[in-house]
Amino acid sequence: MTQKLPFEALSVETLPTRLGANDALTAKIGKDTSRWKVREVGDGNLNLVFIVEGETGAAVVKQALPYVRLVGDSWPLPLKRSFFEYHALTRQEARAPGSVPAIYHFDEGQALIIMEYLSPHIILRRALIEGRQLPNIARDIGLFMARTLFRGSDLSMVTKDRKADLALFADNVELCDITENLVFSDPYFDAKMNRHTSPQLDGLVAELRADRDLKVEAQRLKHLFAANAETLLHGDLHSGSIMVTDQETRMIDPEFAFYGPMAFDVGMLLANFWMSFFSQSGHEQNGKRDAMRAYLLDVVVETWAVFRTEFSHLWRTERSGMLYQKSLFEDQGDLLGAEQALDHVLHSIWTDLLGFAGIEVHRRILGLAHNADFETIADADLRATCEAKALKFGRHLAVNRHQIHSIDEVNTLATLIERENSI
Ligand code: SR1
Ligand code: MG
Repeated sequence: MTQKLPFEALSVETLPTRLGANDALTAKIGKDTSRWKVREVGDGNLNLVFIVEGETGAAVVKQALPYVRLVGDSWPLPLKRSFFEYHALTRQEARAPGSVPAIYHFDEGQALIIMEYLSPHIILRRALIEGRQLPNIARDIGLFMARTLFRGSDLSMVTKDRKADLALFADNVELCDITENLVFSDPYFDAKMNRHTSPQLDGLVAELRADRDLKVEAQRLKHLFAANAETLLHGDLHSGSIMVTDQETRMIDPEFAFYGPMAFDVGMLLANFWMSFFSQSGHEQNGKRDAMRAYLLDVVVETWAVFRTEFSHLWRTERSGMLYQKSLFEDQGDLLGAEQALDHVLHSIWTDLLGFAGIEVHRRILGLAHNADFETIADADLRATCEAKALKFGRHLAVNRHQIHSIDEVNTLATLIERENSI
């Protein structure tokens, strides 16, 4: 019987000794550990991430820590998130082949996943800050969302399997708790870990915290997030969870995966494109970013169009689950009934994604976990101007989501707010 070793965090120094006998890793990068080069590159909020290069290749070793890296050991966090990440990645690969890194090895006890080293990919958020226009992201991410969200739901799965999977991911309690608090509640009161660009945004922050309609809407969205176990979500699908080259797009980091509303992933993702849009004027040292702003709005339009088209295609060709079953519609010759139901489902996703997007914008400016789009704007006044515009936009989305009918309407709103001189 092999003895289970207690968890121990890896370091650049210990990794070769600790993993030198791991067959999956040595098959990829070579056995001669004296030739291994190890770098710790984790810049996320939670985990250790190592790139290990050997004679014959390279791999990524991602290890969870028993606490939140961003905050330190005063905030413990279960290692089990690595288990959920591993299981989410396997499901995403099955449902949207080629969209996530290949997994070589998973060690539950050490909370580590050895996976494909994506190179020359970079984090999408970084590319957007640099002003790079990636031609394929809208198509790739739109397809990923439609396929994973549709195929992980009762529209597609055998209900017994879905319920078993729902039970498995229901245990991802602590990561859900982070989202429930950090995204939906903390931005709207004086929560301990909040921060914002101060004093520039103090007045606006006070206004938002006193905004009854906004707070009610944020809680309705939290209710939806907590109670609508519709599909297996990525759970943290922002531009920092996506790696890109000009040709390729891969989604990473699904440790927040759990069963929730489809609109959550779509809303969080689009929010990050809109935040990038509002941050561009903070990155114009080397020239105007008008073309980049236009590109980002086009990406939003195309992502939503690709999502709708693929989701509709799957609805018509793969709807084999217990919801909206074909025996009620197509099998009776009622094709129109199936289309009417599809319209309703897409409309709910639309309305809810706007709300989730608005809240995501707020939490990235008012809560604990900010994003580099704004954070890398060194001039605090300029940063605050960008952030204030995004906050106003986010409020509009969250509060008026039932009255907004098209993506063009949202992009027009973003453009108008962006052009305002004073906020
Ligand atoms: C304490 S974790 C803060 C944030 O980082 C992750 O990437 C999630 O977005 C989470 O909300
Ligand atoms: Mg992450």
